[in-house]
Amino acid sequence: MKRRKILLGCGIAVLAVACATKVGSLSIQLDGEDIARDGIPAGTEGVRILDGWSVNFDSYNVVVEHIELAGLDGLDDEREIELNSAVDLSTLSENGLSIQELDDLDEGRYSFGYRIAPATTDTTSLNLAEGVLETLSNEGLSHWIQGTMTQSGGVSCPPSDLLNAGDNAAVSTTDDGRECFSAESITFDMKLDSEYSADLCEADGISGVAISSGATSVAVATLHIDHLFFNGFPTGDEGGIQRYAQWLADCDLNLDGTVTSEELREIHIEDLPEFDTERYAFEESPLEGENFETALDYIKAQTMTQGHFQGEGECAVNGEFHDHD
Ligand SMILES: [Ca+2]
Repeated sequence: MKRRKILLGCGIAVLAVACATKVGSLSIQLDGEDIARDGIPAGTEGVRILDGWSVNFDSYNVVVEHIELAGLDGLDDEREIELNSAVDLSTLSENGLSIQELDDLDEGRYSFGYRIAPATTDTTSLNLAEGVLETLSNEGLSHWIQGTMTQSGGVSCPPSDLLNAGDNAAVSTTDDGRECFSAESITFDMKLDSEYSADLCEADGISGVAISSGATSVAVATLHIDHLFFNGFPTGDEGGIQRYAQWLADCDLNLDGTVTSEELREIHIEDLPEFDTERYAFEESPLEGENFETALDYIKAQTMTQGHFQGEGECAVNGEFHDHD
């Protein structure tokens, strides 16, 4: 009935101009998929960690600075939507979280991109636990990631030169001579100031999102947080990707059971024998040179590859495509 009235209205000449532009709606959502909610199990098939560690995220706080839409195929409409909103991906429901609703977009196709950046004093919380927003803002963080990794019989084998073993007794020694200490459960607490755009997003090889008159389309900014454990920054064939976590277990330098940002900052990438050239490739890192020296830089670089679209759809990183799973 409502539709018929609209059609009738458009038949009147004086309204023809207003009716010539058809508009639709877009619901923009953010999601960290099952991995943010349920973690990554140890194993060899599918999204698994190969070296026996299972990982769960206690929180995965991230700041979405803005979203960009730009008309494609001659559609003249551009939107830069300032969000500056922080979200904990680990507590989202199965469909993610709606972060923006637009109801005045012209019919047609739009490119889609979004930017992750450090929090400011203007950042707002969409679902953060108490006190988290203040930490993000005060410390200028884009991410605050906390979790637990577990493995029966697990060990931590920090670089010998950086190890502060205290009274702890080694249970074994690696082939390269590092002492290993019992660590069946290790927590991690990582504070990052990453900044990147996931842009030119496409799903099934098609750019952006289509808006249809009178309908609501959905655009999902999907963060693939399992990239934290990727063996480098693979390009091309998705089949080469593997996930490992022993290197992170080895970063608990003082063996207090928690890997902190300070420890990750202290460890240079070449200090970690787990990062061997047989399994790891760093050539395609979005950070390089003096910005890619420490274990914390490695984590930051991996966050920059996490931006995806509509689930498995790829986005460029700051305008450059890196194909991966
Ligand atoms: Ca520690």
